[in-house]
Amino acid sequence: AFNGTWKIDRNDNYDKFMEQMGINLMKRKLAEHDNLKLIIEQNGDKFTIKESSTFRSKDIEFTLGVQFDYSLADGTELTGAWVMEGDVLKGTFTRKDNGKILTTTRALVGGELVQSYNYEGVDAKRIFKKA
Ligand code: MYR
Repeated sequence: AFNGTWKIDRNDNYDKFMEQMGINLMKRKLAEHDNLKLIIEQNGDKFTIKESSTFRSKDIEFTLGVQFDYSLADGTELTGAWVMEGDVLKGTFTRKDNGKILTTTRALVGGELVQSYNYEGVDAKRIFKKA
C-alpha cells in the first residue's frame, strides 16, 4: 500500500521540529523546500526506499523489526527500526551523538502519505502526494 512514488506536498511544524533537532536557520530554510521524493517498494517484510531531494540521493533498505543505520542530510547518524502496527509504519530511532530518541510514523490518509515526526516533545508532519 505504501508502494509508489511520493512527492512532498506540504509540511506541518517542520521548522520547529528541525529547530528542536538543533539544525540552524539557514539549513532549515533549505530543508523546508527540499523537494523530497520517496520511491517505496515493499516486498513482504522488506522495504527499499529511494530517497531524493535537493540535498542528495540515497537508497535505503530495511526489514521490519530489524535495526539499521540511517544518516540525515547534515550527517547526524541514527540507528533504529520500523515495525508495522496495523496499517501504520512506526519507527523508533536513536541519535548516535546524544542518545535521544526520534519517533516517526508513516500512514496513508485520504490517498496521501503522512509522515509524522517527534523529537524531544516537538511534533511535525510531512505530507506526500502520489506522483
Ligand atoms: C526511511 O525509511 O526513509 C529511512 C529511515 C528514516 C528514519 C527516520 C527519519 C527521520 C528524518 C528526520 C528528518 C529530520 C530533519 C531534522
